[in-house]
Amino acid sequence: MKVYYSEAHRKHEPPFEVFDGGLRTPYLENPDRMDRILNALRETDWAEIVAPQDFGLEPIYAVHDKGYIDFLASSWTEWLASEAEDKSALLPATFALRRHPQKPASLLGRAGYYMMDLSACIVEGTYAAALASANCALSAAQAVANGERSAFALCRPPGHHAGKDYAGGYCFLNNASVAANWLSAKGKVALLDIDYHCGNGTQDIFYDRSDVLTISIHADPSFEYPYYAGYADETGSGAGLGFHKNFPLEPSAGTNDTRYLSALEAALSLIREFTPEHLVISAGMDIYADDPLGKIKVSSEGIREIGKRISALQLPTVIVMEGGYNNEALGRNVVAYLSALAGRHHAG
Ligand code: SP5
Ligand code: ZN
Repeated sequence: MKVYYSEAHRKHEPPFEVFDGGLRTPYLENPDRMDRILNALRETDWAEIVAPQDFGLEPIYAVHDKGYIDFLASSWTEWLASEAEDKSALLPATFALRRHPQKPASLLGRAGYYMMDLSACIVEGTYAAALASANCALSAAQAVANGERSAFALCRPPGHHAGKDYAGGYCFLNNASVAANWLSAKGKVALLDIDYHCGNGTQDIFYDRSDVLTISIHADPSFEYPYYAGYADETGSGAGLGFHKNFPLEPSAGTNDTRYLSALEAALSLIREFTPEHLVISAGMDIYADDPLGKIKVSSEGIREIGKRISALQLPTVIVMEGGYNNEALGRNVVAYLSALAGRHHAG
């Protein structure tokens, strides 16, 4: 299985994020995550780690707003030229609650306009890392479009919380959505998000489209981040009505392998009925029982079973890395998840 990976993520290493109550805490979404996954993949006999191709900005503009991309591209330089006291990371303290149509001129004003929380810190290497991450997803999509049965985009930063014009939840560009949108030119696409958190950005991006079925299985947003999307009654709008589905699960130890797999089966039935040409998975490993952010209890064996059942759909599949913060278990869980999907070329 081809694994698309770029070293560019290393320069995206924010010195902190801000937790509930204002606590500055070491950045959980850190470069070590990738080293753990790479080490585990190198021990398999099926992973072929390769650099992504550069697809340029066009497939990114097809999903994201140009003003937002300009902000990501220039904000670090502007931050350094600003009068802020502590310039270790660009992070605003105000947010655009129910956006005013006027985008502010001020850098911090724009930062709050384009961010949804205090975890999408921008540092010098953020934009380059985000572009490389999206190129990993596009390269994996291209490999699958060219006949690979599956390909893995080892993306960092992750993407599923990023919307058309906002960053949040460690995400800047929505890698899985960029890949799904690129694939949608070739036929219907299903995008299944198994990260512990609702893929709010993905939901927003495809909400009014019927050619990309989006499904997210996640902790009930009434009790868990990102709080403002991911409810069961959100099913798409306009032409997209009926083409989005959320499976909110109780964020507690009661949500174990059995409960998770029954939600997965329901999601897989919807995908079968939709008969897509391609499948994209937003693969977050924070569903794992010992994840520091996740509160549900899926075991490593459960994660292996999820991969097996997705593989049984026999669809050309792009797997995109999202969250997962138990670094010690991350390599093992990613390999467990991918092992069934790492088969040979698909027919046709
Ligand atoms: C890609 C991804 O998984 N992003 C997740 C971002 C979640 N940020 C939520 C931070 C909530 C802080 N609460 C911390 C409690 C730790 N005990
Ligand atoms: Zn997550």
